[in-house]
Amino acid sequence: MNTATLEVAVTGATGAGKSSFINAVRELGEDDEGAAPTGETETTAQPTRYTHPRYPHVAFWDLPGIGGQVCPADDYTKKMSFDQYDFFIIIGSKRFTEYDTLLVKDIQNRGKKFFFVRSQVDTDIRAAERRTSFNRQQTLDTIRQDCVRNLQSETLPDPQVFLISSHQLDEFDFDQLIDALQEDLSEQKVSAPGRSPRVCALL
Ligand SMILES: Nc1nc2c(ncn2[C@@H]2O[C@H](COP(=O)(O)OP(=O)(O)OP(=O)(O)O)[C@@H](O)[C@H]2O)c(=O)[nH]1
Ligand SMILES: [Mg+2]
Repeated sequence: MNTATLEVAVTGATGAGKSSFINAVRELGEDDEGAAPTGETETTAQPTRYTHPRYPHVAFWDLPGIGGQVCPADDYTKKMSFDQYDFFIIIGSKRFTEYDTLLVKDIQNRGKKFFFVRSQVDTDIRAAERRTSFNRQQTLDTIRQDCVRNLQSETLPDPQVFLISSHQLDEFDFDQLIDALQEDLSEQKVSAPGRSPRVCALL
């Protein structure tokens, strides 16, 4: 492992939106050259490392999903070599599941840090809009509170949760997530060659 680079694992259930998130961070459309493959069925079969062309000090690992056909949950963290990563981003979607809990516990047992990213909230909003009682802010609050409640523990009283849509980067918490990543990863003493707007601010 290259010690000059911060290795960030992007993990979570199959279909949660891990590869789409990495494309969003790298400012790539799904069909762009070099984009991580995404799909409606289980897609990522091998851990794959992606760097940002302008910011090579951080690498994002696109991992297969936990609990899919590629890698059963029992073996997942071992097979994905969780010990080799410096930082984790857990991508969740829809419900908070036992897989999310398993990942959180494993990462915490290693004394490593993570952010929890609740993806695909655009889909939740679209579905909630069908109700006559629809309230956008309330819907987002409910999702956020559920994530926080499931993540909270004695060792993690104030979990960091970001609600995003990889298809609508200007909405929800995407910018805050990039800022938080910038801050947290910088703390790990990776030098910053410069900053540019929004996602490019990454290290
Ligand atoms: N509406 C919406 N769809 C999304 C979002 N993120 C991902 N998707 C869609 O969800 C499906 C799965 O996305 P992927 O990024 O391939 O998910 P993954 O977690 O990498 O899946 P595996 O590699 O199979 O584990 C694709 O059809 C994406 O287009 C999002 O934020 N909003
Ligand atoms: Mg994938």
